[in-house]
Amino acid sequence: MKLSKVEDSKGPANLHRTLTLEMVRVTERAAIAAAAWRGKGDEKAADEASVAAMKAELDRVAISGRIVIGEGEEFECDHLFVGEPAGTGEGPEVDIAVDPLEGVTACAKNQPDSLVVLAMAERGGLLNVARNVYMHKIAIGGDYSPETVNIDWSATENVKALAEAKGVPISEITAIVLDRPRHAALIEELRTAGVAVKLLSDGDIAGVIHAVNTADTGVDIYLGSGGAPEGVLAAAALRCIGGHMQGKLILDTPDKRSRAREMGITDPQRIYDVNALASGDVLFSATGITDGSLVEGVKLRRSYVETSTVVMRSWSQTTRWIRARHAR
Ligand code: VTB
Repeated sequence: MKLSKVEDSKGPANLHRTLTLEMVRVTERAAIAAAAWRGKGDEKAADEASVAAMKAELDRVAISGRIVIGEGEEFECDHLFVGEPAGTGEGPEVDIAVDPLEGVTACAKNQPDSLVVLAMAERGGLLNVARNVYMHKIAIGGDYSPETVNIDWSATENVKALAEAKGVPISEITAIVLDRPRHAALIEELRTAGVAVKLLSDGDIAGVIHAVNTADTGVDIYLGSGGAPEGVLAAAALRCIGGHMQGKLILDTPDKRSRAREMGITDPQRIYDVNALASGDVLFSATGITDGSLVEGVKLRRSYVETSTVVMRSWSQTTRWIRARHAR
């Protein structure tokens, strides 16, 4: 098979594939930096360590990058703020979304599922959302028709429709939901319908990924609200591995609405699908800080440090698990 033929059938691979390994280096370095703060009870220090390491490593990459989802606004943080340039400045123009410490509480308590996450896309490929904005989300596997569920339906209607499409009773459906007081009614509704609810203490990027990887995880659907940045990052992963997701921003204050307008959001009621959240050629990389359901955490050995990363590329639909040993 000629590579050129593959390229033709998928359109141009606009992000050069060598960037895949570069992004692995970025999330690895940030995870190692954050790992020094595991279990130290200091969320801020863990976050800052990850951010500084991530920025330093990003700036070594030959890209003309721009942070579109970062730690916050320019006046709020030193590094990785929205609009900050990243990379050497010589190379392709790309947009970058980061979650330098997804599950910061888990890291500070040395509990499972803290991660460093990054997505890269062609310029304009990622929905620009502020760090403090939340999103209603629903996600199911790529084997279903995208119309199987709808974010505007009730949870009961969605799980009924999904069970029918899967050909199983509702009692065999598992939903994954962030364990938060705001989800009490949703969880109760799901349990009343007979669904098995898997509660997540943090980390809904991994939660969405698990919901589309049903064969591996046993999870059929993601429901509920979480960070909007995490929604865009999850969509970037889904562009690479398949799966359906719908997201609706929760712009519940005048400030959030006006910032969203500035960031290009014209219809606050819009339902975003995966392609509207992350379009064009996309890369996604996540390295574990503490052991988790997606990847293992950083292992501090006597003479080396070991990291585990999952990295994906939309153009080739490749997923790689990279286990690396770093000299101390
Ligand atoms: C999620 C989750 C994050 O925030 O987006 C969640 O992925 C949003 O809800 O790990 P809360 O603000 O209620 O937590 C995190 O838990 C990070 O805080």
